[in-house]
Amino acid sequence: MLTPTKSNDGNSAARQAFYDEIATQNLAPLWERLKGLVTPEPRPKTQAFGWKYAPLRASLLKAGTLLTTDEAERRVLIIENPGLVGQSRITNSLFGGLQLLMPGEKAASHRHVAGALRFIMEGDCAYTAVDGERTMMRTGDFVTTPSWTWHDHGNVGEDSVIWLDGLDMHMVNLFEASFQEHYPEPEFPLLRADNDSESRYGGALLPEGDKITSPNSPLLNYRYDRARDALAAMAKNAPDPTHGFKLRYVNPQTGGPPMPTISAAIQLLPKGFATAEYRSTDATIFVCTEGEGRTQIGDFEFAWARKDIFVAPSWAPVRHFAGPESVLFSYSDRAAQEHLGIWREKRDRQNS
Ligand code: 1HN
Repeated sequence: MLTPTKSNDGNSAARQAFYDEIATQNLAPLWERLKGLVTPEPRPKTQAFGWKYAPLRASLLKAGTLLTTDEAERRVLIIENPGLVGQSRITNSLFGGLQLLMPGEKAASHRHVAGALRFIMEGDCAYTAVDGERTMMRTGDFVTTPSWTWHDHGNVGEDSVIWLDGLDMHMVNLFEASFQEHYPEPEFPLLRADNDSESRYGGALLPEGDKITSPNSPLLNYRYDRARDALAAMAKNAPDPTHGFKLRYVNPQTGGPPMPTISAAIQLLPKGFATAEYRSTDATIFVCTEGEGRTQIGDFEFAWARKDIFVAPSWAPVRHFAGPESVLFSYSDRAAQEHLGIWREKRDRQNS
């Protein structure tokens, strides 16, 4: 009878020969791979990292001297995670990039399965148009461009406008479900009044007879002013030890995330506040909108000020330390993970 032998019994050459043999049949031994496939805890390739805004901005403005938005389609510098070089990823599942639209420039209409968010870094004179509705974007606004919606952008002012683009195309590509197309004209026709969705959905009101026709939020623009006012009022109470004062952006129809794949939040850290250690399985991109401070992410520490961007990998312990009162915007793939039933978080035990 044939009995299996252990690899240290001198059988490893036979096993390797077997693996080589089955490879020709497009087969492989699970027992050699299992530990790497199903890990006891997340083993992110995403690294904790931070980007100071000034050098990022300088490089983006330099790109503005080298090519037009027409030539580029979108003049975007990819913000690339050092653990994922060459992959156009800020985290394993998400894209992050800084887009520059110079005065008078327009970015032509297209649509793709990938959903996008914009977070406005500077300049108040650009609009985006999504499926026929325009909204002027102001610094700190969080703007959604849901999957498969026609979108174009324009800068109608005298100043350059810069925003952060967050996209979910790596999730779409995981499923090999990507489509994209250009609109035959530079602009998709305007079908609604400017800021129409804000008038209907932006004020804790819903249109009578409203029906849910999409898994995406009907609200295009979540204004910074509104979020900031809410944080200021909230900050009269005691802070949460883990998050300070934190608000999640929601789809007003469902209370769920604004897009099925991407979640976003904004939080205020009072002067001198230190958050308790927190982990979650959604690698998160943070942008400081006000104040300054530092964040410990495992062994990595990043000192941030206004407009700086930093990333916390999945399951890395995160602690924020505010100098003056500070505000952080953040986005992640938490929405996708929650829909799949796999999202986890862990608060410091004393604060759970
Ligand atoms: C895109 O369509 C935009 O519409 C921005 O502004 C960034 C990055 C990758 C792929 C498509 C935009 C993008 C993008």
